[in-house]
Amino acid sequence: MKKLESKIAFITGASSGIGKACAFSLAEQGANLIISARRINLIEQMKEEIQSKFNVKVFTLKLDVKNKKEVNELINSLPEEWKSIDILVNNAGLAKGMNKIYEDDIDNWEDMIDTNIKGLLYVTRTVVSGMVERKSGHVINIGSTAGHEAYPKGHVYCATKHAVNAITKSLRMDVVDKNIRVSTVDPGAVETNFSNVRFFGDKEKAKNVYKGITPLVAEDVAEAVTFCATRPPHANIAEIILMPTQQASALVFHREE
Ligand code: NDP
Ligand code: 8X3
Repeated sequence: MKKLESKIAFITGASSGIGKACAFSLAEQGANLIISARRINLIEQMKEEIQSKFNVKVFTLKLDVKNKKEVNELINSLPEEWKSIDILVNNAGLAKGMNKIYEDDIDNWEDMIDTNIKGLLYVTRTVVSGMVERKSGHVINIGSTAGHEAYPKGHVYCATKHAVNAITKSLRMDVVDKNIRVSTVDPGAVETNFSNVRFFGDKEKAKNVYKGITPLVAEDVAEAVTFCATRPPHANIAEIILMPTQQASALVFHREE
């Protein structure tokens, strides 16, 4: 029997990168999936592939985590067989821009705060209340090394990931008596679509982030998430921080010429 057989895992931001890799990795362990993102066409394509490859059930949800009303209504109106979410992977997130704070575009800040903090909170509020009723569940947040250390021009993105770190710790205390596990998986540099989004499609700038290093890939992070999800019920992995071998902190990289 696979470790996550008959469990339901709900992943936000499952259309790309780490969220997508988590979908495949959790399905490989037998979990049935609710995969959500704004780009429904991408998750619809994944649905077919995951169902046929792993023989699990997949439910797709077009969901913008920034939309409080949508989060509440869509999650609360899931079909009966999908309501009892066992594992929530709060992955949806983004960085927008990398400029000095006094020169930056405030709209980018709103986007990051609304997605990475408020969006994660809306989803958590809705899903965890069901977990509390059932006295069972596991929340796995995708934080970042940016949640542990700030770096120049990273102000608001780093602040959002520091917030995720605080929310994770506080939530763990709030549900300690409810048989709910709370984990955070905090990666350093992972080559996904993240830097393309951060630099508004400027491929050159995005590529430079990983120049001279072998970055993590989304599957490295997904393995850590699946490790958390597959521990025996009495064990909670509170935090995993993972970085490329050539990264030692948010700022220290060994880049080869
Ligand atoms: P990608 O850009 O590849 O994926 C981001 C995902 O988030 C997409 O599926 C996107 O889906 C989704 N998303 C963004 N905004 C929203 C929204 N408002 N509502 C729902 N979904 C949304 O980047 P990554 O996979 O790298 O990023 C995933 C997470 O990992 C983020 O939280 C990021 O901060 C974190 N992280 C990334 C690191 C890296 O170096 N790449 C390192 C540390 C942490 P869609 O656009 O279809 O809605
Ligand atoms: C993403 C990693 O270093 O770009 O969270 O902040 S970093």
